[in-house]
Amino acid sequence: MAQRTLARYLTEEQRNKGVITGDLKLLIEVVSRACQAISIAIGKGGLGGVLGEAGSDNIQGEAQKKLDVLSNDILLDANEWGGHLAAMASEEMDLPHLVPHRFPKGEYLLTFDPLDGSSNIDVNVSIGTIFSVLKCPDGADLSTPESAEKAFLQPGTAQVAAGYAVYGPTTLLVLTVGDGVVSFTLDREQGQFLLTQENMQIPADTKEFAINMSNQRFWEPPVQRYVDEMLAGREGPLGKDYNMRWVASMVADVHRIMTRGGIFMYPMDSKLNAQGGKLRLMYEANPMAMLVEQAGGAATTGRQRILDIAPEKLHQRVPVILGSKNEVERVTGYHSA
Ligand code: AHM
Ligand code: MG
Repeated sequence: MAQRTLARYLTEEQRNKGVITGDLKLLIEVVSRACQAISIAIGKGGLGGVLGEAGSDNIQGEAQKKLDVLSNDILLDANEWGGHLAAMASEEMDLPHLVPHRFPKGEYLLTFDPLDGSSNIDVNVSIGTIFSVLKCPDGADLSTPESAEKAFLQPGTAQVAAGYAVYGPTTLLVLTVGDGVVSFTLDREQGQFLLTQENMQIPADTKEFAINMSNQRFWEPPVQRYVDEMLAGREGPLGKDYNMRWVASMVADVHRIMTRGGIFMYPMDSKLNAQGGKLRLMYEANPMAMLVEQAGGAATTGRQRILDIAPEKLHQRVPVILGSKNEVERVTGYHSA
């Protein structure tokens, strides 16, 4: 049987199921090609001169790596001329990037974390790209980057597509257009993504958790309680032994959960209070929450479903608890106990 390419999957979602429009199909194909280009740059590593610091800071005050800047440029260049987008926003840019006047404008908004897991770039550990697609509201003021920010401030439930590329031993593209979650593997010889997993499902129960334990003393009591209970193992109230994993690339940690279940937490803690959390809502938490829910899992801040948050700022941060449904519900319940 013929292999199903990403292009064929998208065509079927458009033509047979009517789930996506032609422009959304184009948008996702363009993003996938940008991810291929990023994958090639990452693969060259030290030979391509892409490792190390860029010598600049982003809006969050974080030092940018060369690959953060390069990946951002690849996504901007790939997407601005196709006519499918109204504007883009990124972790690496203070304000939205408008489509230049010389190109036609489309009806979609794209947000992305061009290179997630930046602390892992120089140590050759899995990193990724995360993206989210929204429709641009009618009458949105796109006359300046400042005025365009408002168009992006939509809850995660409004996303029409979300996905991530994970650059690991293989490069994968994991995607939802609101019709379940599918995974494609990059065939490097053919230069295209081929469908390798349909209908990804996160088991409701798990024995595996992912959290940065070095922040333990800063967590709120509900998270302290839950992690204490997991660590107590078979003799504790949860009655089973748990294992722990922490890659420190959200894409890699979430991909493991998409593959075999688990719970991921970057919860609120006392040193993150002022900034609202660690992870960014628009291009990290929301797309991952859509993918996780589409795969049968759950995603909350501990107090609220992530996809229901009404964003106030483009670079807003939120606490994130996501993965296997029963575990997410348990720790979310502890927040209101
Ligand atoms: P980045 O987008 O600048 O790479 O930061 C986000 C990353 C997530 O991928 C990961 O879950 C988290 O930061 C790791 O944080 P820590 O280094 O505190 O463990
Ligand atoms: Mg990130």
